Amino acid sequence: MQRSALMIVDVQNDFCPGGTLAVAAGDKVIGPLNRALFQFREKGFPILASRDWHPPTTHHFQPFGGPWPVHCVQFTEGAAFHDGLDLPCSATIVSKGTDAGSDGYSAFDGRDGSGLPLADILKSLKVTRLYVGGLATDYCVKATVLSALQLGFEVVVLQDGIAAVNLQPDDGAKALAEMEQAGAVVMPVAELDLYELPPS
Ligand code: VGL
Ligand code: ZN
Repeated sequence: MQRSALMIVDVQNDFCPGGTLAVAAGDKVIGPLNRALFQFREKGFPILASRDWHPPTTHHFQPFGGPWPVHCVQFTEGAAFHDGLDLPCSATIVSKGTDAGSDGYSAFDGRDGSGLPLADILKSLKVTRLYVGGLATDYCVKATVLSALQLGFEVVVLQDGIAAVNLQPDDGAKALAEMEQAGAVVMPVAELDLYELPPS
């Protein structure tokens, strides 16, 4: 028996149209993700959301020698979850990239409000299968999926619930292929069939 959880990666204002590191049509993931959120909520399955949560000064940012424009600075509007995302208040929030010396692409680099790492949170919930969607396909979604697979989780990537930065036009497609190669299953939200018993 698999125990499923939904992991929504970095659906934050700065990655959506109008944000400082906007993913083209980043907000198109919101409809499908809300449908997935509804299903998980209805079943009583755990819902987790990661957020990129950088200090104002970090090697992750261009002004300090890093690759990215300033984005998702802690407590700013750009770091807030997109308004349209129906995150229940019971969702576990995992913050990552909080350390000025690391990029924190994977949600498994993140911790909840009490400092518990994501892997430990999932272990305590007895989760064995992660459904992953969010932003961006070619960075944080990919890193999260690959770490989950490495840690032994089954992973389902929500095809219509992800969007890519695409610094190169095919980065998103390549990332998806890499995730599948590593063992992830890719399916659209409409095909989710959550048949398991809810976790005790
Ligand atoms: C991300 C670039 C920089 C992401 C985060 O969430 O995919 N990408 N920081
Ligand atoms: Zn970042």
